[in-house]
Amino acid sequence: MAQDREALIRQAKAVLEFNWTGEYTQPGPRLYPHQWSWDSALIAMGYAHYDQARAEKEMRHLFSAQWKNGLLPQIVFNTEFHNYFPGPSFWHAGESPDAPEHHRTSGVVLPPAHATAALHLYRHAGDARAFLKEAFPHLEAWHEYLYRERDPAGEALVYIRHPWESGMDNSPMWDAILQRLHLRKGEIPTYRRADTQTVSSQDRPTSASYDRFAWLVKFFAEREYDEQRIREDCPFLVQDVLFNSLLCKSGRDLAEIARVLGEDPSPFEERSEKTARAIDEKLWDEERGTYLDYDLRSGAPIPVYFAPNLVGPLYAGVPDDSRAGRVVESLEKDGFGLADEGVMPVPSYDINGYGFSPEQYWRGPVWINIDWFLMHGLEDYGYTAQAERLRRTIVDLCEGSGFHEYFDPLSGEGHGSVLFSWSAALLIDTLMDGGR
Ligand code: 2M8
Repeated sequence: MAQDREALIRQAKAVLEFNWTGEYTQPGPRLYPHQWSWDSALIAMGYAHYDQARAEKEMRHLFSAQWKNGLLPQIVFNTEFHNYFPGPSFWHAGESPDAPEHHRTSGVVLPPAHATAALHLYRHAGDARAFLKEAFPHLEAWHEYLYRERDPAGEALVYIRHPWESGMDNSPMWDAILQRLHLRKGEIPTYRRADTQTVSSQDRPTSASYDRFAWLVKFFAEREYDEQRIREDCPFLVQDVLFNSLLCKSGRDLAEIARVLGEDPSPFEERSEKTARAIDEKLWDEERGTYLDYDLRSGAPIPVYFAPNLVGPLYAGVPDDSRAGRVVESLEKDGFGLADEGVMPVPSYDINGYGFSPEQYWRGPVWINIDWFLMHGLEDYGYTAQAERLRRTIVDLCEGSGFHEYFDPLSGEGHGSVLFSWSAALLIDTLMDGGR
């Protein structure tokens, strides 16, 4: 067994080595050639266990592309690669006076797991104090940007303005909004997708979704990425549960970083507590025992039962014990497989949900990052046996099917990109100490 463990760790390290470009790690070969923001945070957590220099370099490269207003971009483009849509010339992010000078980036963000990654590095690598000091102003500016620009009503809940910003762009949570976004013939931008040339189009979002993804990019570019102008009439404005949960967790970790550096942690702590309360009050659905995203345009919750909405708050320590019990009950009783041997926990979307698909990305498959968040959340609330099941699932899926991007929850078969970096990095973290 110990030998299997060593062999699996070696294979995972080989995946990261394969995807390492010298500056950053590609999320997956071919399908994702550039640097992606939350991927890099998760990848750095794997490197923290055996290559501190690389973990730091990974995050430093992302920070070097931070916008002047603090925005940490979803993608930092590598100008050597042209096989990804949308590339920098479609984004026109340079139209913004805030865009960075030395990098080309997209003009949206991804969930903020970065302070968590930096603290993880400090705890698991060698002496990373100097790196924490360097990272601190970037993290501070990043959180400041989110609360300043994305929370105009001061609710301590930030909004996302594109499905890509959720990191879960094909989720059924977005269907109703995308359907509402009626495009006339002349309004559909001209573009050519690259993703469906690399992986099966069955696994990927539909072209109707991509038309709307591309339309939103044009909408931002026409407003030169001015947040105030965007939020005036952007048809997609959502307070997402996972995004805000990761912000809450990262805020607490930022407070801890401040403490390590001898800075005042209290402003970060206070803000995170406010966010935790706001998630628990505004986004909780008492009847169904789950948290729901909130659509700011229609002024209503989005009634889609999506696993990351249960996982995020547990991971961030948002609910009290009794409400956490209800969340675990939903994970066990609804179609999320926590108490069902025939289903691998956790399908991203309720297997009994309308529109569930075991293969289509973010519409049912199991993701290693979501399982890793859940494993930690369950551990923190004392659900040891369930956390152990998650740990076993992470290992079994990677061992049995390879380091795929996502997995069929019914058969365990791998889908999407092969040699996927965050699957490898989080497997390393799971096996090398199973903790944070
Ligand atoms: C997926 O998203 C990108 C756009 O950002 C895509 O489909 O092209 C998502 O799974 C996202 O969470 C992830 O960061 C990215 C790279 O792994 O791929």
